[in-house]
Amino acid sequence: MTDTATPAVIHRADYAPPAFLIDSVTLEFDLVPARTIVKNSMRMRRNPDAARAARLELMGEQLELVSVAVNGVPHAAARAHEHGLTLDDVPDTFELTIVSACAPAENTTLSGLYVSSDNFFTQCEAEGFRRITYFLDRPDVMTTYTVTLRADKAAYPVLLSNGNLIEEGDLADGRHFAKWEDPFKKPSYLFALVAGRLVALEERIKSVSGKEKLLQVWVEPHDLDKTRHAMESLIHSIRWDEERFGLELDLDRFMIVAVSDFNMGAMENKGLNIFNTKYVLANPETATDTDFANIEAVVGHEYFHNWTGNRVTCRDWFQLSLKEGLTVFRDQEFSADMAGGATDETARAVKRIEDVRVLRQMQFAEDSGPMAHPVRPESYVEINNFYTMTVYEKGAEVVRMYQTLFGRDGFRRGMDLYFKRHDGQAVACDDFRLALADANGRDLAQFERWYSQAGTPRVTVETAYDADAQRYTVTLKQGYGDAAPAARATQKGPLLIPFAIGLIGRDGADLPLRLEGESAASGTTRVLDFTETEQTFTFVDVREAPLPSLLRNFSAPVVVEYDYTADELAFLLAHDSDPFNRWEAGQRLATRELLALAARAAENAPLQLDDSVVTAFARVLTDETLSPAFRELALMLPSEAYLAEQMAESNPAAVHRARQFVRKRLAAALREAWLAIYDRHRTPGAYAPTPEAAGHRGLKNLALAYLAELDDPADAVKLATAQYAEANNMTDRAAALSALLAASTSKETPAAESALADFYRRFEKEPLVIDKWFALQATQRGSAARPIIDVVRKLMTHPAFNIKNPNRARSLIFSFCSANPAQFHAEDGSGYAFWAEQVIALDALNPQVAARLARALELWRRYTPVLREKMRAALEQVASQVKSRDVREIVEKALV
Ligand code: B3K
Ligand code: ZN
Repeated sequence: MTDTATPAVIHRADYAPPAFLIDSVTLEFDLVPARTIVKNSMRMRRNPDAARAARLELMGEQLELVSVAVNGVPHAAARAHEHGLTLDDVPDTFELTIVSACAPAENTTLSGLYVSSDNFFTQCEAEGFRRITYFLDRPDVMTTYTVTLRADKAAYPVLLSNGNLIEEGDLADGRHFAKWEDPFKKPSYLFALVAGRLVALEERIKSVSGKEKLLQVWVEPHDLDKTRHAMESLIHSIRWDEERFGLELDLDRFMIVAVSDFNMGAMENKGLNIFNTKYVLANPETATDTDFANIEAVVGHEYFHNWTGNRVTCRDWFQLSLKEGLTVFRDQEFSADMAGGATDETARAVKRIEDVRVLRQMQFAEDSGPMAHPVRPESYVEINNFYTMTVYEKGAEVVRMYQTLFGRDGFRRGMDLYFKRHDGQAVACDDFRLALADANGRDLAQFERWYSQAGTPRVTVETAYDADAQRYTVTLKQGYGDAAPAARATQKGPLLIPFAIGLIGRDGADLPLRLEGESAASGTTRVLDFTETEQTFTFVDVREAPLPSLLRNFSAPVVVEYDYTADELAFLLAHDSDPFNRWEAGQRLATRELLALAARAAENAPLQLDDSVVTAFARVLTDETLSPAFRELALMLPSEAYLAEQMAESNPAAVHRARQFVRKRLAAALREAWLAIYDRHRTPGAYAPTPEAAGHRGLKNLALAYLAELDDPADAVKLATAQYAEANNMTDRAAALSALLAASTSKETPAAESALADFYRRFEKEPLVIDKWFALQATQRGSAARPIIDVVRKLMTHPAFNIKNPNRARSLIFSFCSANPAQFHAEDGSGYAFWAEQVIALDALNPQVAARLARALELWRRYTPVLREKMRAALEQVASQVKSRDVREIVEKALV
């Protein structure tokens, strides 16, 4: 196998070191939208640690080769082909100069060099650099870059690349240049350039060792008033990494650039992070509390990559979670520290709950379908399909477990050793695990299974209390249940599961814990080392029959099965000292009730709700000792997607009926309470996106959403109309609009239509807000008389709709296909026909985005027979027309 041939499936086991190394690279760009010329000069030599190769194989895609020279002499033995450039007869050490051309203006894939709003941007991870020049485009080839950019000065006054600006000046014909040098070795996926008409918000700060740093947030001129929060977030991130991990910014200058056409959230290019505008731009009028929080998290995430990803990078793409799982864990901790410091457990729990909700809803689903893969995958067809919930979110849980096992200090010791050993290297997940193990003197061989086994582990719990002996035994069994075939193949043996547990007495207080064999009791939460298929833990001196609080703070990414009674769950919801498990008890209670109702709804049987559920929720709602943010989460029912996923046969219509039934019951039974909550949690005065103020708004707007469910939604319409008109922030305005749309489902109200029209007019010039306008409509509830597919199809023809812009495509198409299950899964198959059309349309423009959309049907086998057959037909239709490797991998795996 040569370096550039692209086999259908790439296997982790086939890794081999590169045959050549690049000691330095010099790039010169003549930036012209239609045809950009790139001159690439590399100092190359054979890799002493690799087998001697007969030829040099460079990767390249969609390039036009102009010339090749070895040591300054034109090289005849060079052959360009679809996947790259093959060079015969190369010496052991040489200077290779390649001139090639590409067409940024035509590049709709948004990978490589492309044009957006008349400016140039790059996106190289994972394999975009080969669309810019011929190269050893693999992460274990690290080198230093010197980059010269030349362009028309009027059209592209700003020219940016990685590292430090070392020279700039004017050229003939109104052109100018800038020369950048990045002192740090890096893999090609971290290369970036930006050229265009941009302005920057700037700050100068001193890093912990006293060095001056220039920070810049670059945007289009009309967006400069929306950059303050991103800058603050960057400064907080720099301080946090210094304090929590002793990691300092290593460059003199750190830049963030916002672009409106971007495939994902953001990209951690060395010293030149490129961001989707969605994760940079914010002011109170245009961004919600969630947007503000997401910006802080993503700015943090990309900044933290500077050490976890850039200074220490991945040997190959199978190791992606080495940087992504670790960096997600770091951004989660950063957000928790920003919200609650190290000690405010309730504020930290809110963040933890939000993260676990996402994991369960999305990663558990991924793990149960045809795309199931381990945190460190064994094979892939298209690497861009593996930037997944498993690699990112489950990967973050795996990293979190080290911290749960060793504590914050032990985790820090492991991180320190990891950097000491591997700074400047491209390494593997095993290297991280070994650093953690060695720094803490523990053998973590078994822990490797968290990286190699796919599927969601299930832990079944049985307990017994012996009153005479005052002993309480907890028996844990682990397995994977009915795992998907893709996951089953990877499962070899039991995992090391850190299982946190507490025991609660009749008065609601935690009991002191003493395990058999220990000399005295200590603490009220214990992390059990659960390493065998079945294991029994015995607590002694247990004065009374306790209620177990299991997997506190979600100490491992597993499903816990234990037969709590409804009363016990209500008790935990009221008393558990672990805030995560308080929330969890409410979710279990609601899930159980909702699933029973969904089963009845599927049979068209009448629905009724047990009063005890209403009582339990009422108690949380009015418990003033709980923070508003926590109450909001506790009163949010599990999502329709999550519930459908829990059914033996997913039935989105039945789930929707059941969930709506419960929402209406909670709305009606607690009407007075909701009205009181609405009033008490108004946030008058200037807007601030603090977690506290956001908590008040969140709970208030949840009250509004419940009130909108009433059969007579007059209260909600009145409150929402006023809130819409008076709002001084986007959180309140969008929530009001959403409530009006919901209310109009029960009773047609002109207020909804007029607010929708007003919203559009008001924010016509703010693309990110217009995205919200599309999304709110795509996710609204429909009725037999007004199916949302009709609304969506009509919006597809709206002048503001543009399928080439990923944010806009997501706001309308993805919102409908992934966030409105009851409407998308309409029995007539209209949603699936729409999905197929859009996947095919996107496939020709932007395969990465198309492949994401393609995944909306991957769990098709889990649905009711009627839906299943229609989904299969849609998948087969796409499979027969697809062009890209990206989409083909998804639909073919789904159909296997
Ligand atoms: N590393 C990038 C993701 C690149 C995705 C390529 N398809 C963003 C991040 O995780 O920080
Ligand atoms: Zn990342």
